[in-house]
Amino acid sequence: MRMRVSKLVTIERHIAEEEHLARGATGEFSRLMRDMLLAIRLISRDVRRAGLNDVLGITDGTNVHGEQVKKLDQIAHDTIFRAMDHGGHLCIMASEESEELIPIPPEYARGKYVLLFDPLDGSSNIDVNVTIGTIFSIYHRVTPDYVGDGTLEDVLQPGARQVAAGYVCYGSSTQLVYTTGNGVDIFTYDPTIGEFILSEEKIQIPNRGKYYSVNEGNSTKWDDNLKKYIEYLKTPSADKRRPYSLRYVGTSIADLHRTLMYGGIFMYPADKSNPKGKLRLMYECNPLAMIIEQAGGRATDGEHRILDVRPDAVHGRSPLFIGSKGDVLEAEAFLRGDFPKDYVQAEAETAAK
Ligand code: P6P
Repeated sequence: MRMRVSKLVTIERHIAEEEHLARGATGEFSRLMRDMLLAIRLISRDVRRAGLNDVLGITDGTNVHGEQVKKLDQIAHDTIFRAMDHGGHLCIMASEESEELIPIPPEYARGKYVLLFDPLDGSSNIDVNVTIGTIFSIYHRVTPDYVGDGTLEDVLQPGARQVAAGYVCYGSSTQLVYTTGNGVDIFTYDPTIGEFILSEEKIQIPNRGKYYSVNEGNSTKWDDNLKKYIEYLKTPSADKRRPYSLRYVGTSIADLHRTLMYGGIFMYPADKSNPKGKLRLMYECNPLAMIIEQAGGRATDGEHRILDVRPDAVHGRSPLFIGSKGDVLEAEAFLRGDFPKDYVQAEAETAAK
């Protein structure tokens, strides 16, 4: 269900109103989000120029002065670090672009929040002008009264403890999809005034959709029950609910965003080459899972709720089945061999021929 908005609300006002409603709020979270939004505006600007990078000399080769220039995802990482390292609201950061945890420089104060992010997800799609995105996940530090450096314990928290999660789609427009646990709101960026304007509020994902999203190029490596599930989705049904259509962008936030808006299921399953799938638990699966659950959907690793998974590594991976509750539950049933009656009957009729 999509509730288009006519009232003019900027994200800053939305955050201020949420702060006002949050008991005991100090304004620290609002300042954290203000700094994050600056980084997102700058990344959006750089991404929009991506087609001109070779012309502007900001590719991943060397620029016109022969200087080594960074790839756009490294630039996005640096932008977030420089916007977030000195505000005094974080005790530590973790990024897809940095193997090690990122401490707050010694000259700056530490705060009670932890930030994990994928600065530019889908960067393989940059060169072909396909939607890419930024994903972020925010926690309270485990030791709230401590003002020293954050630790691995502050970072490795289950997704259910997230304070906020969001992703940015740099697509036909730049859109921020964001939740602090009070539902999911979408803000569309107007670069002419530099504001994120509320465009859809309290999004609810349909219980079922008509789209499935998975890289079928991996199908020979899948579990047999997963193969059966995908074939089931492609088989016409009497109630016309099936066949589903396949949509696959290859950028997780783009495939997730379509799933959020239209319903259906996005999957990155485990396979023989990737026993834990490909997507990263801490800064892809967890934030996307918080958003989809806040929108009334479901997110599991095929068996366990993503937000309950206890992480053991910052860059650990997890299989992901995410989207409409009815679709994800049906996928899980297939994976455990609990096939629907119409599937069992169709198989029996085929065997009898
Ligand atoms: P594949 C992008 O590189 C990414 O990390 C995700 O954004 C995306 O969902 C996935 O990889 C695509 O992987 O193996 O289908 O190309």
